[in-house]
Amino acid sequence: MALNLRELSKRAEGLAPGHRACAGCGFPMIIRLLLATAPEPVVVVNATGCLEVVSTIYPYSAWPVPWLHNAFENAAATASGVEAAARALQARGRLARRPKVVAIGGDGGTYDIGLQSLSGAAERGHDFLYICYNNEGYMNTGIQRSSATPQGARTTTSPAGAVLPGKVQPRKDLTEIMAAHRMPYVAQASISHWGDLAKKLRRALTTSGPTFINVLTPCQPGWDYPPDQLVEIARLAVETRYWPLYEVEDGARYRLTYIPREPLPVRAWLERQGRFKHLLADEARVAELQAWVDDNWARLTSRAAASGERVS
Ligand SMILES: Cc1ncc(C[n+]2csc(CCOP(=O)(O)OP(=O)(O)O)c2C)c(N)n1
Repeated sequence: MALNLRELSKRAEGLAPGHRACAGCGFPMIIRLLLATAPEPVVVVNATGCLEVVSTIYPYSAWPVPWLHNAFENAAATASGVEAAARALQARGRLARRPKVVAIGGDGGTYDIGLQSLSGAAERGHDFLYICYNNEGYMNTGIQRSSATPQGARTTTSPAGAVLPGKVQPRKDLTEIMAAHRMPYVAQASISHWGDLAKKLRRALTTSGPTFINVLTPCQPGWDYPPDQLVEIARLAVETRYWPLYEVEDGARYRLTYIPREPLPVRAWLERQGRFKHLLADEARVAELQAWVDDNWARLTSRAAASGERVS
C-alpha cells in the first residue's frame, strides 16, 4: 500500500471517534496513522498515561485491535512477553500469522519510569515497535515536569517565579539513548509532518527486531496554546530545529529526514506557548536555549554527514 493520503484514508478509521482526548491534543493523530500503516494482526500494549485514560474508560474502548493495559514501568516487558509467546505459538503451529507488537507510552512512562524495561527489551532484541508519544511532561496527573521537559518550561513541579526560572535542566536525549542500543531502527518524528511519520511507522513496523520512534505531540493544557494551533505549534518545533526529524540505523547511520529550508529562531516556537511566557523578556535565557538548539543540530548534521548523507 502506498503511503499517500488517498490510500491511507481507505483503511478503516483507527481510533474510534468518541475518545476523550482534549481538544488540541496531538496523540490521536499518531494512533490513527499507526493503525493505518500497521500490518494485521497487531497487538498494542499501552503504559499508563493520558492516552490510556482517554481511550479506555471502562466499559468503553476506542481501540479496534487487541490492547493490553500496562503499568508505567513494564510496557516494554509486557511487549517482550507477548512477542515471545506469539513466536512460541507459531513455532508449535498454533498461530498462522505472528502479530506485530507495538508498545506505546508517554514521555513520563518512557524517558523516566519505563526506561529500564525498554532498554532491557531492546538489548534482548525482541521484535517489537515502541512509540513514545512525547508531550514533554506528566500531563495526565496535572502537568508535572519529566526528563523530556525542555529547559525553561513552566510546569506544576517547576513553576516559574521568584524561586525557580521554570525547569532548570535541559531535556534528556532519549532518541540518542535508544540509538546507543544499536537497534535496527530508531527515529524522531512529529505529528506536524504526517508523511514523514507514516514512513517511519511503516519502516519500523516492517523491520524485524526492536525499533523505536519518539514522536513530539503538543499538549494543549500543558503547553498552553489555542487548540486550533496544535499542528502549527508542532511544526514550529521542527522549523526552529528544536525537534529535528531524523532516523538512525543500527546506531550508526544517521539521516535527517527533513531539513528546514529557512530555519526560524527558537523564539518563534517559544512565544506561541504559555509555558515559556515568563522567559521571553530574558534575552540571555532565550540565547541559551538557541545555543542548545544550534549545538544539537550541529552534532546531528555532523553524524549524518559522516554517514554520507545530505545535511543542507
Ligand atoms: C509507578 C507509577 N507512578 C506514578 C503513577 C501515577 N501516574 C499515572 S499517569 C502519570 C503521568 C503520565 O505521564 P506520561 O507518561 O508522560 O503520559 P501523559 O499523561 O503525559 O500522556 C502518573 C505520574 C503511576 N500510575 N505509576
